[in-house]
Amino acid sequence: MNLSAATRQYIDLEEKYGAHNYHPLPVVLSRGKGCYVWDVDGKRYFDFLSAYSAVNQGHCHPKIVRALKEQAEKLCLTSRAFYNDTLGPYEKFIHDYFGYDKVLPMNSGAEAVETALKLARKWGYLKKGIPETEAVIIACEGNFHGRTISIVSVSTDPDARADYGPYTPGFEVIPYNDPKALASALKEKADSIAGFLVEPIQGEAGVNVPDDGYLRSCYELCKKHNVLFIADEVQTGIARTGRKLCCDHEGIRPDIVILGKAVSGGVLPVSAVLADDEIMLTIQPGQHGSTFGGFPLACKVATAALEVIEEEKLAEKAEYLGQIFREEMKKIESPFIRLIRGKGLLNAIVIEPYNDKHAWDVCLKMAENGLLAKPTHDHIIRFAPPLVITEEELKEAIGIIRESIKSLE
Ligand code: IF1
Repeated sequence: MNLSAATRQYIDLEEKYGAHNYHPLPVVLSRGKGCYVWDVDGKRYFDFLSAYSAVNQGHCHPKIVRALKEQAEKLCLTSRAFYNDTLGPYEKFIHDYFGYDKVLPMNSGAEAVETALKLARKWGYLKKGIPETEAVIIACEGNFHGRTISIVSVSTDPDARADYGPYTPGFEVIPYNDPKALASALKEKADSIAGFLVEPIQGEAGVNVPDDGYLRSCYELCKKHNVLFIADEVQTGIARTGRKLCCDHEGIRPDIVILGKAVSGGVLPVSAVLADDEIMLTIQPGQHGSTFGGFPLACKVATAALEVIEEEKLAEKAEYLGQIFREEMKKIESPFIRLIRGKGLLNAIVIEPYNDKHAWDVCLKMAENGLLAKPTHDHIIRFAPPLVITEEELKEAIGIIRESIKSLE
């Protein structure tokens, strides 16, 4: 790719003064609207990453930005040392929206996962009667739940995990998409297992969609053994897969739901943990929290962002457009494409290297042609546009993907 002087300049600054914990595509973005972003040279791109599904409502959604501005001029942060006039109404809104007794507001996805793990352990000791310090939480191979030390303790990805030990004990890892593995883990020591933590679709693993019925089977096994079913919907939730929550596809209601990313439409870091009283009330005043968790700006922004999902019927759109996307992509005949998979507008293609060209080269070519997507695990490209994209725009974008792949053959 030929980089402009302006592009070079910004990349050099990050290279020189920032930690090297990412390897971005060489584009420098400065503006976004709906499903588009623009770089510093004014070139427009389709955004097919949506900040890892945080921007489901589209960039700079006017209703969400308005909520941010209005509240910013009134009151930004109080901490939880005092009450304020935004948190209660927000909590009731979340209750009505998702149907759980209570919400525990946090900021990042990882914090919400940590919160869920703490809740599961508390519940395990106080309600299930697990002997002190013996609680176990089961997670799945290939998981991605965030980057804290406890969360990477349960990761099976060497990049995420290596050299961050000593690791937090109390986790067990079983294969994903394998209810039998869960059944035997539960059978072995059901009395010490507090929870089963699972992504309804594994995002980082490459949009790994489990078999139909997998989540339901796991849910029923958890019920049978008095184990909490904990759904990490940070990436799959908020309409991305064609339902409000991805678990809705199988009609199951997790004991704990973890939300992040698109809860705020990508405007602020806002995350949340949902549970009923029996679980949530095991945490007492002073036992968990965060300075910013549920701050007034977040409350107003998240309310607006979730209203947009309903008002613009974004779950229905994701379902409908996702089908078109997969159908159209399957029509592309190319030695590069080994597989297309996904649900709603969370999709991926598995790339077969060809002529020494890899997923990274495909992404560079697509960027050149005006579409941004990012490879994961070298050979998978995730496609997750903002859900506000129209059918016409989606078809234009598919054209760019097709032409880019074809031009590399
Ligand atoms: C990075 C991946 C996506 C998540 C699930 C919790 C979190 C995430 C299911 C933590 C975060 C991220 C974070 C970002 C890259 C990204 C990612 F490729 F690594 F896996 F989206 F696909 N649960 N996902 O997907 O949320 O603390 O980041 O707010 O870490 O580089 P967070």
